Amino acid sequence: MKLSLWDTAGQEQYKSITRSYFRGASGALLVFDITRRQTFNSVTSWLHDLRQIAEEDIVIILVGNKSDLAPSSTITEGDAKNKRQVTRDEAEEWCKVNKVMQYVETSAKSGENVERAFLEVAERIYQNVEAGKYNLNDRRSGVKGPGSGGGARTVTLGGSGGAGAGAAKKAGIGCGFN
Ligand SMILES: Nc1nc2c(ncn2[C@@H]2O[C@H](COP(=O)(O)OP(=O)(O)OP(=O)(O)O)[C@@H](O)[C@H]2O)c(=O)[nH]1
Ligand SMILES: [Mg+2]
Repeated sequence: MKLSLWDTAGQEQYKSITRSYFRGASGALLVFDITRRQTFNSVTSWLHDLRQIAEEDIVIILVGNKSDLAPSSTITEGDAKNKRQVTRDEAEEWCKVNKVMQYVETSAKSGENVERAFLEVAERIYQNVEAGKYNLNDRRSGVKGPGSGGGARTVTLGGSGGAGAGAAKKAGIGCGFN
């Protein structure tokens, strides 16, 4: 299965350009920074845009990044090592309320869970293909049948090496840290 990934800008000034990438998207990793509450607050607005513009059955997962700066899953005031501003429970609750399938915490710095986040989305898109949810012959659809697709750089997921920390912090559709 070949994925085409777009890393979009999270800044407000690029929002109209960013939106143009949503059309035809079949999956999205909605990324916020767990050490900055403001980025979590923006996620709802990004989700709203996505649901308006992207494919109806778009697979969305919420990603809380910078887990390397947040050893505890709760907010611990006075503990300088734990910079967390959004609890895991809160993010999971947001997913429930907004019908987003899953929450994953990652660290682009250490690479923790980065590959898993991408695999979660890929696997769910695959399940949708199997269930016949996409029209593979529709030009406008982001999901194509065998033989089509561009010649982008190939990254193999699921191997022992993995995408690593730098390779894929964010792709599909993301909200920024700004
Ligand atoms: N400690 C830590 N720092 C991170 C992590 N991910 C990103 N950063 C840092 O956070 C800052 C912002 O990262 P960017 O990759 O520019 O964020 P972005 O969301 O792509 O920003 P836009 O493209 O402007 O939307 C940089 O200084 C990164 O080095 C992480 O997992 N852990
Ligand atoms: Mg960026």
